Amino acid sequence: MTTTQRVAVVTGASSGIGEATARTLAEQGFHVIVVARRANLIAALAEEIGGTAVVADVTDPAAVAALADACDRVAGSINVLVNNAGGAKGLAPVSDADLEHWRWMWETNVLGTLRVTRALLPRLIASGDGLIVTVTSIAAFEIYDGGAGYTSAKHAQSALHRTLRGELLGKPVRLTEIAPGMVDTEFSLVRFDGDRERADAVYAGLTPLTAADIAEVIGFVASRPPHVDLDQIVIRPRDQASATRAHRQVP
Ligand code: 8X3
Repeated sequence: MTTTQRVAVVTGASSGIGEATARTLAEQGFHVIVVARRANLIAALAEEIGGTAVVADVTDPAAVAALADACDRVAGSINVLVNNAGGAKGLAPVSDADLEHWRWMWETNVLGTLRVTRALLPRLIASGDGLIVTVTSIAAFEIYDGGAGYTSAKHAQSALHRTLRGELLGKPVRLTEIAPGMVDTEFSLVRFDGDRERADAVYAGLTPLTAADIAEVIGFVASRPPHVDLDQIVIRPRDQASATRAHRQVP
């Protein structure tokens, strides 16, 4: 990287919103540190965008510590952190809750965001103009049947992120929560454990958002001047009014 380049860290960068955001920020001139578990995917992405790949699972404290060390080898400080790693597993009602699914959702969305943010915060402050973008969901302020594991994790992730907004007052760090509705990524495929038919049915008959739609907004956020904080942005497809209300074309 060049000495004048600003540095961004994007978690969950192997696909979907994370990958698209890494590309957008690289186009804006950032040196992007792409973080995910799938080594081959992020190695190819990093090479393509001239960034740095760091293989890390946000649920592993040692891997997050190693990520912080890797950031130090790239640059003295970090300008942007995009907390994007996370996801949903299952759609079981509370009466039939799968404890392992709940644990995974809380570990990745909530504790993963906590671990990475805490580890990188001193480096964001040191930059003199830091930005933390946390990708939550409309599930951060809505609930729906079968969704309690995911909605509770997203509510908690959002609460953690918004709490920092107050705690960091006076420090040179902005905080933006991005809360998307339906985005056509691997999200539903992961939720339904690889069941393609069930995943495709989520977006049937409507035009969902794309990962690039969300990345474009994150790029806009990251390119505002330091005194402008876009606190919270909700993005849904035109066809989706809430987590449970969507308009679908009948074939
Ligand atoms: C997922 C949002 O609308 O697909 O985070 O349930 S939605």
